[in-house]
Amino acid sequence: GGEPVRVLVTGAAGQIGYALAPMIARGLMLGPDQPVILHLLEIPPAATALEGVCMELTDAAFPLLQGVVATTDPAVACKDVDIACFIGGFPRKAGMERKDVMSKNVNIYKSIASGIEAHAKPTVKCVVVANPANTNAYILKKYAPKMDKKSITCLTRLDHNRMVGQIAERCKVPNAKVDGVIVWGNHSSTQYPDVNHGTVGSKTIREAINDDAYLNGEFMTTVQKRGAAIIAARKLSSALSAASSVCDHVRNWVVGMEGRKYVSMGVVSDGSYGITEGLVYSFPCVCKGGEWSIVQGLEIDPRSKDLMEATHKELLEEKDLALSCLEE
Ligand code: NAX
Repeated sequence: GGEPVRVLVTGAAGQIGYALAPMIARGLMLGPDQPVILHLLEIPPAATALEGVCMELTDAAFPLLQGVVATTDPAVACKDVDIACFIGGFPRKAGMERKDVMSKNVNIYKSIASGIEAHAKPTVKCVVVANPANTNAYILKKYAPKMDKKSITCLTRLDHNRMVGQIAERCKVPNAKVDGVIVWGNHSSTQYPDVNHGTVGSKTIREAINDDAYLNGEFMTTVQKRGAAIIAARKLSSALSAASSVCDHVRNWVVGMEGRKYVSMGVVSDGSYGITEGLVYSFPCVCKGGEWSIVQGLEIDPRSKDLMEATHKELLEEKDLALSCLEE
């Protein structure tokens, strides 16, 4: 019971939005007893599709759903929201250069930044999903300077969950037995899926799998290239797993860790592990009382250090490219 929580979903008529809205309305993001009001933002070309989504939300008659604000006006969408899931973005189309897609997307995040800063609750918690996720979150933070830096995150939980899924399958154990995996860095193919601190039941992952060649090779590329494998198979990018991971990210941040050792989150670096302060980088985090903190003092071997540095370097380059693409 209690006051409903307002949750913004941008790009709400897109594939991830369509999967995510009902998950939130079923309590998968904020718990089975927490009423919610959905704020759904789209651009005018998708306004009719969004109306259809609203009709379906009405028809599903979710007990926890206490209202829907569907709009193409960012100020209306951001008004008094407690949680903001930024999924809206421009997909890469055939023939588009990396820089063109980057430019479209970082400018979307530059323009939404003032809306969220001005209209959301001061305690709002944001997760950016739209790619380039880390860099969009960096731009959002840069153009919402009054917001608490700790309120802006990006999604790497899907990559984290992909690691869990691969290890559980390989060990033939339930997913819940796998813990302590880490995604370092960018949500891109340079991410470092690190198993060195993880466990399967009472064993370390390296003991349980007992095949370092696999863990340092095929396992890593499977996780890094999973998005492309899904596109190849489905002819569409991942949506249900992305939406489910957004719920995990927010729920573990806001509600609690559910016994997990740590979770991977793209957060604003404070310089931990030598990562440039201010950059949005995925770290192992623990959450308590609705606040995340970066897990400190993990031992980093030389191989890991190099992999963490490679994805750090890519993020620095991405940031510079993004800044060069910003429009007035
Ligand atoms: P879709 O193209 O299906 O949906 C995107 C929606 O955003 C569209 O309905 C579009 O009208 C809307 N939109 C565009 N500009 C907007 C704006 N300025 N304001 C509000 N809405 C706007 O993409 P979908 O498959 O849902 O993916 C969404 C984003 O998530 C993409 O950028 C994608 O690359 C990214 N992903 C990120 C993942 C992650 O783990 N961080 C994984 C999944 C996904 O690939």
